[in-house]
Amino acid sequence: MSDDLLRCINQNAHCVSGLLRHLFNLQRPFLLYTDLQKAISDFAADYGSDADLVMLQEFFSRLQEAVLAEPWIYLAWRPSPGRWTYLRLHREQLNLETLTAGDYLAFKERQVLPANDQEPVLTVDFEDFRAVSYRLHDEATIGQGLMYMNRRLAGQLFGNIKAGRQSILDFLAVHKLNGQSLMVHDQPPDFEALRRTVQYLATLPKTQAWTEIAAEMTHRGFAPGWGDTVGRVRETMRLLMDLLDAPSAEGLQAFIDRIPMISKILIVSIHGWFAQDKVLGRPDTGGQVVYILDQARALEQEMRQRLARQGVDIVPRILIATRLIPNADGTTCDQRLETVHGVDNVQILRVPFRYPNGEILPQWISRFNVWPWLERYADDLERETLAEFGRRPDLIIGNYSDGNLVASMLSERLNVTQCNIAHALEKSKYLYSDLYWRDHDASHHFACQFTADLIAMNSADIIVTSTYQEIAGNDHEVGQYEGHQNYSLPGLYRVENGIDVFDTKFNIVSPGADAHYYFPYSASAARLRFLHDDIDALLFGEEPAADRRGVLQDRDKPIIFSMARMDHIKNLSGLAELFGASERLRKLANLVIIGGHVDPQDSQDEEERAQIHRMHGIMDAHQLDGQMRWIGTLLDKNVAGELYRVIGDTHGCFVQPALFEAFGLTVIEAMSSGLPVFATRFGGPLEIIEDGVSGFHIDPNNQQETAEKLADFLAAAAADIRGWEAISDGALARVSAHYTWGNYATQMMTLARIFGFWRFMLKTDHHAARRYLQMFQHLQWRPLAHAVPLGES
Ligand code: UDP
Ligand code: LCN
Repeated sequence: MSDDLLRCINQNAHCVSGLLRHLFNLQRPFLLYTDLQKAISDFAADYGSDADLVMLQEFFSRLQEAVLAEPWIYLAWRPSPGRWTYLRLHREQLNLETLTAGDYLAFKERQVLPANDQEPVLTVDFEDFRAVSYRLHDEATIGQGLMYMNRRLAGQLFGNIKAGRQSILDFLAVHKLNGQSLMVHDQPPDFEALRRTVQYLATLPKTQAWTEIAAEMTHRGFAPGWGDTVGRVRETMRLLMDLLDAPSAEGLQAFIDRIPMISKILIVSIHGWFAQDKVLGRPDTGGQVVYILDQARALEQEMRQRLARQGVDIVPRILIATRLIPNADGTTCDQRLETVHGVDNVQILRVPFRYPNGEILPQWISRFNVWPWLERYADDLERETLAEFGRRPDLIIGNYSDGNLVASMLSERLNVTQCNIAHALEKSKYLYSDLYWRDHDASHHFACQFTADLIAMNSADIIVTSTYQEIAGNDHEVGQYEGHQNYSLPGLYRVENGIDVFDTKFNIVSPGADAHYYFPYSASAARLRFLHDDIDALLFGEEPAADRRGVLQDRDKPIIFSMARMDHIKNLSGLAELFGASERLRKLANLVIIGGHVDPQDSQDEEERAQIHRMHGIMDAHQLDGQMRWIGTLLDKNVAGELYRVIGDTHGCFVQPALFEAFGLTVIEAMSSGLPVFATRFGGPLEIIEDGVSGFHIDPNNQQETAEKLADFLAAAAADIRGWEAISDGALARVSAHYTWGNYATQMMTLARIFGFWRFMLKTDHHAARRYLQMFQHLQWRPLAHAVPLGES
């Protein structure tokens, strides 16, 4: 492209100069994608539809950023997800040069650092420390690392068929779970022994239990793990024989998928509040808690079923490690162990934050302030985990920046496969949070958090994401992980190759919505009618109450509903504002918002309090009290589930108006209830919903357009309900095909096994990478963590 572009620039110097003048006239040092698109279209409108412009327009359509400082313009060009080219152009000379990422970043840094603070900074580069040397090449396959890695490594393993076969047999000979030998007793099986055993099994009834043949199988050298019945044992043995006879990646995956490899999982989710009741909607406590509880239930069930199907008598166990908070505010966050409802073998293990003298930190602190507590926490958690499990776990799953960092520390010490789940990467949520990190540092300590993210991303064996866009965005938007490829914290350090979105460690495994609570409004028999009086009072009750504002005057109108934590980014007040400003929408529907507290004094969180004041201001300004109901109550899941369905009964809809949403569990909860959903086009919902088929995308920055889109839909539904029903059906079909916990658990178990298998087979020695990360952690992360005041809430 740059050769073509250079030719185009030279041939159309007049046009290019005009465009540059236009950009410099904006007088901004940084222009982002939307600014650049607007600039080129404004310029094109002035310049006329000249053919010269076509190539420039095409080039601009993939331009992510421009940095301007006379006489230079530096450009970050992204022709497709994960691929970046850095260029610069001299305003007068018009000579286009290709740059390294480092040159580009250095120029950016110069624009924000004062002239007397332009010392060279540390550059960290992780390119030479990737665990698997193979990377994907096609952006369409990003997020399917497991499949491609397995193919590639299986190809290598069977490059020498004899050695490959032997490695698999050797693996079986040493494989243990929970200290128990499985599949074989010490000696690797040989093909002949397998063949004879399969013949022997053919003489027995398929349904005969493993326990009845265990003695004979032991005599033949086989241990439990092949199956619970004769039929299943035969199947598994045949899979191995096929693999030995005609090796293939698919055969290998199918066989490994049968080997019992996981029975103890440690899930790490540190910052509070983590509990089962009375916590959702509090600052910092939202989808991550819902996700992990549902995930743990699904994984326990999957592990139990798989172990039972393989005839292994091991009880699986999951510990969810979080923080113990003595001042628990009526929640269970002060209890050391709490059994997760609905499953026997999942517990929440709470470990406190301790001062250096051993004293326990009593109060909740925000996720932005946990850093100085984590190293001691990791030591305590390691001890408690080993005591609870009686041995090391088979898999550690970290969650969010703090959990992922502690998962990195523990998986390194215990030599266990590490899986990361980000939930939300803060760097992508806040514009310029890297470049102007100093501005936020006192309140958010982002430098420390981003450093932790970098360490955790690079030490993880597996990174699970909910969507593709979380990794690599789309043609026009940068993925959340992709944003960690090249960036600077000016004056602190510069990151090159911080992450590679083509790395096979990236795997998309989407969560679901618990079908027990979130099912279609039309499933009459299952509806929780006993809750209807309470829900009616919640929506329409006229009694004054401290936790609600507004009384809906016309209860026959459909309801536009939204529910979220009351953070700035969730933009609930933006929804109230667009509703308030649209006469048309106010005529068609009522608005119900659940979030935060109506009385600002009930909130301990500064950001939440600011949003509460804003919401009151909007309700006052637009006189919304007769058409909008704001409820500041935490709902029980049963009530929340039935509420979505009651909104469905009114032929209403759900709106998710966030300025950015990493995934958006409320979106799939509402869709699972059969509600048409209008959700932000920034983040996960863009991928969850197919616009106009299973819901709608909205631009939260364009309130008028959103209001019109909602009004058009509701007006059409009032005239003919079939349009509403089509979207409702589309939503249900979409979630059942893509977003279920059953699929999630199956995929996660396969991932953990295959990665665990290759980790063992390759005997990957991450020594150099570990040392590099340790150095980074000790020299960069630790001082940043210790600079965060202890006890700051
Ligand atoms: N939630 C709730 N009550 C509230 C706010 C949220 O029960 O007042 C639940 C909601 O049903 C969903 C989760 O919290 O399960 C929010 O998850 P989401 O992914 O939408 O957003 P997050 O809070 O994680 O940013
Ligand atoms: C955090 C978020 O911000 C949401 O977008 C996700 O849905 C949630 O975690 C669960 O992963």
